[in-house]
Amino acid sequence: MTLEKVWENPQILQINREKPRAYYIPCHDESAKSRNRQLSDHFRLLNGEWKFSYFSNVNDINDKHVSNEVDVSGWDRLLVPSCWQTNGYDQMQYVNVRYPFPFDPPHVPNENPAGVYVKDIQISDLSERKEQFIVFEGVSACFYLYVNGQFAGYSQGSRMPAEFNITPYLKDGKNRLTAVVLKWGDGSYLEDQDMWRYTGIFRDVYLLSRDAIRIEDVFNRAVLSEDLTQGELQIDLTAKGSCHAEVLLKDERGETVGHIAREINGTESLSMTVDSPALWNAENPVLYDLYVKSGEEVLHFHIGFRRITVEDGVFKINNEAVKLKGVNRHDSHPKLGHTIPLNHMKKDLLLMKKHNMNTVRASHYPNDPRFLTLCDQLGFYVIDEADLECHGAGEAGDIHWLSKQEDWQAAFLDRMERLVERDKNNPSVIIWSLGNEAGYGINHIKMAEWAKKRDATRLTHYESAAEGYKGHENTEALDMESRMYPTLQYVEEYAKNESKTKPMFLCEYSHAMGNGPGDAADYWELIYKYPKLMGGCIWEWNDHGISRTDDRGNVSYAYGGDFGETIHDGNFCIDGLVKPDRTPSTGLKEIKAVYKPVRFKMKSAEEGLVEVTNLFDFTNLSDYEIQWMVERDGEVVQQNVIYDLDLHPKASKVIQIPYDVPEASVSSYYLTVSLLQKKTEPWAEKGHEIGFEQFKLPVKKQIPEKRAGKHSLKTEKNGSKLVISGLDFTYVFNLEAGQFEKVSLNDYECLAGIPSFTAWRAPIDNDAPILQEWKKHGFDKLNMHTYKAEVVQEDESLIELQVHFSLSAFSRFPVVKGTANWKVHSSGAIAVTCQADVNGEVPYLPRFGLEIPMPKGNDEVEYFGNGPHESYMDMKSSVRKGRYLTTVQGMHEQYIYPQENGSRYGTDWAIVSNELGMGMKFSSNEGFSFNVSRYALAELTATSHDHQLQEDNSRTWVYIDYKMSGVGSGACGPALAENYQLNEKSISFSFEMEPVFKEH
Ligand code: IPT
Repeated sequence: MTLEKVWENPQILQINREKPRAYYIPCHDESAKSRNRQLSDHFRLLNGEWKFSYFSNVNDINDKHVSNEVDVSGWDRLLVPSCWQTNGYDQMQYVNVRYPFPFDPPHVPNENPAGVYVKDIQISDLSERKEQFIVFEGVSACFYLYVNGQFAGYSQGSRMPAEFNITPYLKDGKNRLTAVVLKWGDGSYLEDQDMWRYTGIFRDVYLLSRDAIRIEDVFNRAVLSEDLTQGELQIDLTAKGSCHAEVLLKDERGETVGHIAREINGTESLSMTVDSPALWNAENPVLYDLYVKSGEEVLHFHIGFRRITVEDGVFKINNEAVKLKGVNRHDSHPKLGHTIPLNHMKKDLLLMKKHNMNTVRASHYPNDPRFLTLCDQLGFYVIDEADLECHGAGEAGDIHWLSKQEDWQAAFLDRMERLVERDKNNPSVIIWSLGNEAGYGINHIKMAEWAKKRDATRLTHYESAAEGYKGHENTEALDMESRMYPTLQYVEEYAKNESKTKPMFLCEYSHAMGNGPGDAADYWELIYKYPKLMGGCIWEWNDHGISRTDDRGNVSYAYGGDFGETIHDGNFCIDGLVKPDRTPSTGLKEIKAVYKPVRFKMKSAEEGLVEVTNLFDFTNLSDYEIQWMVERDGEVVQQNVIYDLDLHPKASKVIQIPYDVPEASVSSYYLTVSLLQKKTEPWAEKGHEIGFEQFKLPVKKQIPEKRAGKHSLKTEKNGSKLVISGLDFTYVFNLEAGQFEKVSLNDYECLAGIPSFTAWRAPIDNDAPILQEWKKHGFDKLNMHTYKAEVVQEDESLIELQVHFSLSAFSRFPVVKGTANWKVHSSGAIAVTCQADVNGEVPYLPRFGLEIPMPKGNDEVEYFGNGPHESYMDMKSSVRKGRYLTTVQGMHEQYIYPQENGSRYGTDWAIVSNELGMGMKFSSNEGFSFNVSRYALAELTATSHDHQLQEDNSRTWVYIDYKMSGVGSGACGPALAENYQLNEKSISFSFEMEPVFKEH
């Protein structure tokens, strides 16, 4: 067979592949600036339909398959770029840490699937003066290239370009390109990232027709003087042959600010000085255009003048301490897998911008080069990461194993070099990352040293060099201390420790799996407090669910295990801030609020004094407008706009807001101050709210007079049932169950079963650290047991019942013992006061509250509380107190893996009713957490996919919770912080409920 078996040889990383170089598309004129590759005379896209033949074992491929003779007319057709697995070939498989094959480097399974791609193309313009190159931007995992049946090269390294000079193999007329792509190779040991394992030619393929004498590589370093007033652009040009080059630098307005023309031999450095250059930063990404012209080619580069430094442990851009408000992003598309269309990348970035993010970590490999162009233009700081992860080596026994092997060093270095060489001209790239989770060894040290030497203008990052790795403690070439998922305490201790001189970067924190993350605001308290903390990136941007459409057109999302694969990591890939279709989930809204570039702090509510802090790093707040409004019970009663608040970055100023509120009222008054966009930007329209803060105004609460009952109460005992009736209502209290079993107004029945105290919630992914403990104590099987229920007071205006109860599971001590006092007033109001004692031996409770089954059809929900979306005691930065009219389904927050959702923290009152407004009202002066759902808790607990959830046929489930524990980010992050646990051992809780017919 023609294929020389180099895919199990870590010393052979390529054959005939061109040296890595900067990304560019040579164009024939300055239209290169448009970055529309297809305008270039020298560019020919080979994307499209290719002939394809899949082999479950590479050994079944023979010489004939790669020759020009093979008849491909009967072969399959496959779009390039695409992944096999999204086209029905091979097997979908999601694995996180483990290698999906035995750890026996460099060997991979004998049964190594492979695909032969064939494309016939016409070529008519071959000339002596030109050379023809083929570029593959991304092929997983390794491939052999043939041109007209002749072997033309080999490459491995999935997410980096492979370029081959194919001039010698081409002829005028029809030419055949053949690529044999293998699923596994020794490189797969370095590509064990947490993701769906995709194979194929998944990024663009194109031909470049180049001048035989040309500029091959360009390295631009825009260096700024310390005081930022002088820019020096150093341009290293590498020529093939002796090449006359002209270099032109133009500013934003298109004015030429630098011009050099000369002969280049080998690599030569040119330099241009720019006085007082406009600076690049993520808030104002000013780009200059650099054109490198030689022969018939024009290469275009973006130049951004910016200075990246660490001074006294503080990370700075352009001498300003900058906080990186970041997110980790994978290349992940719900239908196309690892193939990402340009517009899809753009959509992601615009959505990030809209949610106040300024940083992206390209986790865990180089993205499409056009992604970086977008980052340059839109303004993002990028942590550009090498395609390198050996996480599974840890499972095998030693995570550092490969990183220590000298015979793998070239393979490690290759991945660093190809990253840096490709992306070295992107101003957005501020940090080179050596990869992810591969332990730490000499191979990493070499990578970092190489990167520092090649490019001293950027910083280096690697997380797994964290303290404690024996034998390879040398972290000199790393510029920051990077951590994932540390606790708040750990971060604070580091920040305070003066012997630690490097800035700390949280490359992953606040694991956004399912409902959450709930701890982001606390991390940012610290990050703002300590200059040494440079920020971090949330794990992660999107859920990696795979979109599937059923016969009725309903879309659902699949995760690990849904494709019959035996080795998989389930829903651990459903851990993003946005759903697979990029619908923001609550987590993204929370992060937007946490990352907002402004803070409003109430200084004196009596005088309307609010302190405004500008948290932009480079932008005066006068570029934005401030809007304030006062709401009385959710209705706007006063508002105005402050148009030009002159406030420098990082500065604070106290402003006076001239609101006018009464001294005392039955109503509540809230002030909301917002920062709004003055201009329309590509990611949001003029008027878009960047951030807000809300304050309760100090208006003395007048308790409205209780409506006296018009009629006296009547009672009737019927066995264990106590029937209580007033003018238009009838309640039945079941003394055996210790609960009401009927609550009706004008015969409209509000109960569809017996309410019960409860402590369980449908586990959220972030409950992972505590879930087993909860189950051990039977939390998931709790029932209410009533010891005794009796009437303790009975007269015309009030009936009082007392119930002694417990919540317990079989074969377990009770978790909670309590006493509930129920008072029925002649007005119809039912007031409950509950005193509950929690067993000293059990962990914190998921929740404590009353679960009330109302009849199905009670679909309308109106409440005064936090909204418009769900909120928890540790995830409430993005909600505001107000009056909301919604529906039960509107309250439901869809998580692909069903779990507790939709809770409303800090509710004053809520009405759940039918569309006519007939239903029940719940209220409390102390506030409560409130939720209502079409799904029973047991259903939410037991179902594995959202589209399989069955609505309760007869009930709407209402929860009035004293408290709901916070959500945290424990799916991968630390356990829920104590202050967010419902860990009180003595709970007193009261609220009122009554049937109502709403008037307004
Ligand atoms: C960490 C990985 O870096 C990331 O790729 C992802 O797997 C994430 O966690 C979890 O979703 S690794 C973790 C074991 C700390």
